Amino acid sequence: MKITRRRFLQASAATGLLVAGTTGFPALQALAQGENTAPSAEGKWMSTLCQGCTTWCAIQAYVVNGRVIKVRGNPNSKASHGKICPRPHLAIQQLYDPDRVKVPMKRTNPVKGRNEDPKFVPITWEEAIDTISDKMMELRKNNEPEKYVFFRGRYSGTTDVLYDATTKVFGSPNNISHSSICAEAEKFGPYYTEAYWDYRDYDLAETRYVLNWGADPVASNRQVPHVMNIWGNVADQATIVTIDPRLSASAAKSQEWMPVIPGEDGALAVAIAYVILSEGLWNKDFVGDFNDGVNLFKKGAIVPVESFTEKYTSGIVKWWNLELKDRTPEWASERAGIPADQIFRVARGFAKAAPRAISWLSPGSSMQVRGAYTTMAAHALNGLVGSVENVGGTLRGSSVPLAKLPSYEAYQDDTSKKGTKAKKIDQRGYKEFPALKSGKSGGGVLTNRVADAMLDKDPYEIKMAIADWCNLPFSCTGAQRWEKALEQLPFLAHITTNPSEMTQYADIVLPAPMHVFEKWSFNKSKANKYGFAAIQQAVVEPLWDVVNDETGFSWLLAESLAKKGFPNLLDYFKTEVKDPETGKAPTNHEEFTMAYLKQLTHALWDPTAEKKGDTLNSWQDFVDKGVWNTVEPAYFKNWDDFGTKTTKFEFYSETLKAALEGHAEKHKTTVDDIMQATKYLAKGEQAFVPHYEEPLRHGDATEYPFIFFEHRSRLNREARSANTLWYQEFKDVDPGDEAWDDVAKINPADGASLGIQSGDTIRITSPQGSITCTAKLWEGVRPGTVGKCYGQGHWAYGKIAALEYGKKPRGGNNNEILPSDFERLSGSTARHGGVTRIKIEKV
Ligand SMILES: Nc1nc2c(c(=O)[nH]1)N[C@H]1C(S)=C(S)[C@@H](COP(=O)(O)OP(=O)(O)OC[C@H]3O[C@@H](n4cnc5c(=O)[nH]c(N)nc54)[C@H](O)[C@@H]3O)O[C@H]1N2
Ligand SMILES: Nc1nc2c(c(=O)[nH]1)N[C@H]1C(S)=C(S)[C@@H](COP(=O)(O)OP(=O)(O)OC[C@H]3O[C@@H](n4cnc5c(=O)[nH]c(N)nc54)[C@H](O)[C@@H]3O)O[C@H]1N2
Ligand code: SF4
Ligand SMILES: [Mo]
Repeated sequence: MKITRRRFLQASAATGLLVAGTTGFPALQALAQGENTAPSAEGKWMSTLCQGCTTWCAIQAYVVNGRVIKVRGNPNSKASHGKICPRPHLAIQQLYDPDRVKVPMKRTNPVKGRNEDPKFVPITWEEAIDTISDKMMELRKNNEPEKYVFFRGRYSGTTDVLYDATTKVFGSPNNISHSSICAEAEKFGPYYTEAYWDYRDYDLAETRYVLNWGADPVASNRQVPHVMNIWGNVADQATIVTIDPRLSASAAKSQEWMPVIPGEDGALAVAIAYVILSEGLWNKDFVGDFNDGVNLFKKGAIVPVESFTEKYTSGIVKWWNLELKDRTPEWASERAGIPADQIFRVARGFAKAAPRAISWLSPGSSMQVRGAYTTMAAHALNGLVGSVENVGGTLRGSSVPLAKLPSYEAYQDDTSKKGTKAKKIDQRGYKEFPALKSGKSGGGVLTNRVADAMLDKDPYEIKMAIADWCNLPFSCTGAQRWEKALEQLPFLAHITTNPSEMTQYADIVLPAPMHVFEKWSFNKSKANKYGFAAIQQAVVEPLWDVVNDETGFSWLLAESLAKKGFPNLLDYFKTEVKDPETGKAPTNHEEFTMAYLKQLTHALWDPTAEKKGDTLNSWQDFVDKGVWNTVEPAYFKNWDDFGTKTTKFEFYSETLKAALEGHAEKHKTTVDDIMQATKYLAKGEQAFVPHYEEPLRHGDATEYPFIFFEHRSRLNREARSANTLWYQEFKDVDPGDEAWDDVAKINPADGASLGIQSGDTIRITSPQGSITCTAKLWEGVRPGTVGKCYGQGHWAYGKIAALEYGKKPRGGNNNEILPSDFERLSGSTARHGGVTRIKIEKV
């Protein structure tokens, strides 16, 4: 099969794409030449939802004779303009991946380890569920249900049945999501300035300036088809600036590239704020002004707080006095490695575009050990130009009216109640792990801390786990710790499409439907100013013996627990879930899946339900159209009360102050002490304002001379596409990368001094570990830094992802050299900011 690179990328603009195995599909010839309409009566476009990344696009699959042969954007979707990115094409190869788990299996080799063959043998679903429920009943019998943990990776809109209800009715507090290895730190900035703990939407059609803080939105982030579609217009009418140590796809399409030294983003953010204030460029309508109209923000000057009257903001003068007054572009230039004149130019351009200016946060500038204050500083720039909820600025988005998971408290018995009151296993809320999600000490998850907690049995031992749609010994930094933790875990069930690294430690393996094409569910998201919910449907009959991993599995487990004397979960499902069309309670797992899905989404497709958005006529109408869109959100919605402690957009965060003081009080200590425990350098009131923090790196500069940084691939479907041919064949769509390879990108100047050339096999070593990959000399990374894509280095997953399944990876997994460290205020895993230094040797 041969597709050219150009053809492949074009296909994502929804032109025809010829897919693998064309013989035997008569419709294909026409399809390959034609447009988006069905070329033959044999085939049919069916609506579903892609979850190749967190954009969660409504898409459509072209199905011929029960086979998916092509995908396109759902033309009914306003968020995506009916387009897709390149990745859903890979989903077809994921669906038909011959290496998938096809039937339930059990382990017959009791010894667990990376070099142990689990010796899986096929079993029935009945035996698999029976084994799991036996283990669960044993925990209940011993009155220790808290020793059960449920690990959730990617998930769909029906997750709560398994994640929340099943875990809690059973009696464990330990539903552990992957959120904090994902992007939680990014939400810290918006929350502690405007009380919004979520991702933002952006008014790209109206904007005049975009500042990407490590965001690469044409290739990744959270609205790829929309951005791919509109970026040309944005580039025509706006200035785009990308702050990224790497010449990313978006940087290549920007007017300005700021190749920041990894982790030094904070210096740029506060220097931009300095320029805006010292040159009087802030948005007076949003921020207010000096009482007598004279700008007192002069270099080094302390400004009297009473001299300024703010409008929709709070703490501008305190911010200046505590942090900004000496943060000149010249000062920042030395730290960030960016010329001062470029910082001046960008700051002025950004401010002059106000309010049509977007400061776009991403994990790149926030999932860093000291990243919380960088995300605050970068988001505070939106406050300075008044672009929050404003024309051409950042938006919160419209809400999608969904039903809630029915309350399950009445179904918890004493054992469950006692168990769920136990501490969560992830050490959230410990003195050094505040995880201040939404202002609460211990409010957020510490996914990557669980490996340590399990190994140290702190706060207690974990005896069994069920994991769905996650691959923690691959996806977590300090991956080796997860291997150890899973080696000693007495029982693990993994629900998965592929035998991944996590599966290698499983006692029971359960085949999951490939979510895009084999699963019934839905999801909601937002982009292009529209919120939406889209249906995910089994557009084809699953090839293998799969059961819906969220709802279906929960039902089977509930039935089995009921047979063993614990009927509460099944009672809850049967009593609280009813098909809204028939009013009937479900009697089996398939009916339960559909009833719960319809119950959650009822308001969207019930034409009589009041809502702000599309009108759908019936459930079938929703399934056919595939998407329900909101109306555009109103601007200025929260300006009168942002929901912060002061109700204003906070430059001096009273909201953060309250959260930190609350956490300090809980541990009977001071905020200064908490700062130290969480590895921050801030002292006194500096902790309450966005400020510069020197990046923290592992490894000594003399032993480890290079700063390592990483990025995701345009073709990563999170870490799930490496076993597809097209991922490998087209890997070089990532700037600097090579097909069928895993390269570390080294600046040619460094290559020369190391005596390393492109194509050389190299070993990269950090204090955490070593990996082997290929060297690539490339000018798109700055001297002294080495950049590498995440996603290769699978030692399991299948014949393509690994060079030798279970033994030899293709390339190296970045998580084996990235040490496990955290942005502790949000609980996030710090993969960015140049968290580790490395050395490079030719092998
Ligand atoms: N170094 C580094 N680490 C990272 C990242 C990074 O950029 N760099 N990215 C981080 C981010 S943002 C995230 S969100 C996490 C994601 O990390 P995880 O939540 O662990 O998800 P994945 O690694 O994508 O793997 C999911 C696993 O689910 C199984 N699976 C695959 N498809 C399906 C399916 O359709 N259904 C079910 N039930 N199972 C399936 C497979 O076993 C697969 O390995 O990784 C994080 N880790
Ligand atoms: N193509 C693709 N898109 C995806 C996904 C995917 O797997 N593939 N996954 C989805 C998910 S789960 C998530 S959470 C989002 C997150 O996706 P992104 O917003 O793309 O986040 P990251 O990939 O973590 O990092 C973004 C950028 O940070 C840069 N970077 C590294 N270190 C630094 C630094 O110190 N400073 C700065 N300024 N930049 C730095 C990297 O070069 C990279 O370009 O993407 C979603 N979209
Ligand atoms: S991979 Fe992401 S951006 Fe691409 S179609 Fe799927 S959900 Fe949308
Ligand atoms: Mo993520």
